[in-house]
Amino acid sequence: MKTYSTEKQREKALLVVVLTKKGESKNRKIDEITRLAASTDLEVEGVFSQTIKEFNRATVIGSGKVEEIKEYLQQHPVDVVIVDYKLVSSQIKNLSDAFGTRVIDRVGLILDIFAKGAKTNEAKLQVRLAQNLYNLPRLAQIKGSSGRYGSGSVGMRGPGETKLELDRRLLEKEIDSLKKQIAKIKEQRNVNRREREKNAIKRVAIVGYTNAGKSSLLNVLTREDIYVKDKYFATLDTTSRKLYLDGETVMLTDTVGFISDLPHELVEAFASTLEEAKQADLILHVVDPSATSLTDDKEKYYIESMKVTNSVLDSIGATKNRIVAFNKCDLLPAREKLGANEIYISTKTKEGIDDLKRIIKQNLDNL
Ligand SMILES: Nc1nc2c(ncn2[C@@H]2O[C@H](COP(=O)(O)OP(=O)(O)OP(=O)(O)O)[C@@H](O)[C@H]2O)c(=O)[nH]1
Ligand SMILES: [Mg+2]
Repeated sequence: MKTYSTEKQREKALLVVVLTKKGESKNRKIDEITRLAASTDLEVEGVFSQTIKEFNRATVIGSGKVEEIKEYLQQHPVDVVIVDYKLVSSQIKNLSDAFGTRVIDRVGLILDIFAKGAKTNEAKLQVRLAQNLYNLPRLAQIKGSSGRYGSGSVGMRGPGETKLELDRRLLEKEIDSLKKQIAKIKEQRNVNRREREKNAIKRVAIVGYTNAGKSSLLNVLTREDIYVKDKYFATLDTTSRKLYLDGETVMLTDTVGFISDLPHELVEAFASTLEEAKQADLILHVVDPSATSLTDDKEKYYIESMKVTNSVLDSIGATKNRIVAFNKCDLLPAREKLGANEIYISTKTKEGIDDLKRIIKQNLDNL
């Protein structure tokens, strides 16, 4: 008798890492795109990488590499090829024609994770806006291929999925309408904020690279039960909770995580969420210093992740005082000397949590 598995088969992906910047870590890039793929439940069939010396406008990677991948795919068919680079529509088309497989880029993959994770109305609107902003310049390519590769799979699903057939004008109209709806929610947020200001409640925003442990920290500090998971972009909604510090009540907010080359469509769409960090009296930057390469455990990633977080904060104008909490210290074999307003913590063993509270209070008192 034939048996049927009720479990949905995971889609298979081939990853193509493109190295363009000097000093860029190949391990780090491979690890990150692998974790991104895992965060949207893809099974990684293989990884190719190429250091680009001469930029190929048609396919980004060189024609030799395209051939190599094509041959590989004949033996190892996949559902999607993910290129860890921002591609224009003609490049997506050329590559998918060459491979005979759907191709999506880094931004498409990140948008897919967001589309699957969006729960609240605001997050859904923001993801839909980001998808539409991303799809707008790619409309011709999407229309051309939508018959060939149906919806419902990676890069094609989510709130924006049914909109792929719309023409440019309709898409622009929807973008406009989404912006208005998001602005309305933002206005409500502003009302709440003014209310808090009237009551002189100070605000602390938890920010940092994705998977650093921001939600875990909010949970430990406020005894909450916010969703925590070992995947990228587990949190897409800002959650604010009261934190009691030595007689004073402050508002603590958990925010969406950052990543290298954060798609500008997402920054634009999540502007009102990121506004929370900008408006905060104090920024609590959570770092995971234990994050190392899966292949080379000596290679530390946190320096790059701190740079990314700081530059996103700078770019949105979040210039307030920053405390740096080096989380997951339970996993560290050795510690480095820290500066002022820096502390080792573990949300798991609770080490450093009381000291962190003291540092937060000191900073707020000094405002
Ligand atoms: N060992 C250890 N693991 C931790 C610690 N804090 C958090 N984690 C784990 O790190 C993973 C990510 O934690 P989250 O709190 O979801 O991280 P986040 O920064 O909110 O991540 P995103 O919302 O996805 O950006 C989870 O598997 C946590 O259990 C810690 O102090 N020690
Ligand atoms: Mg989180």
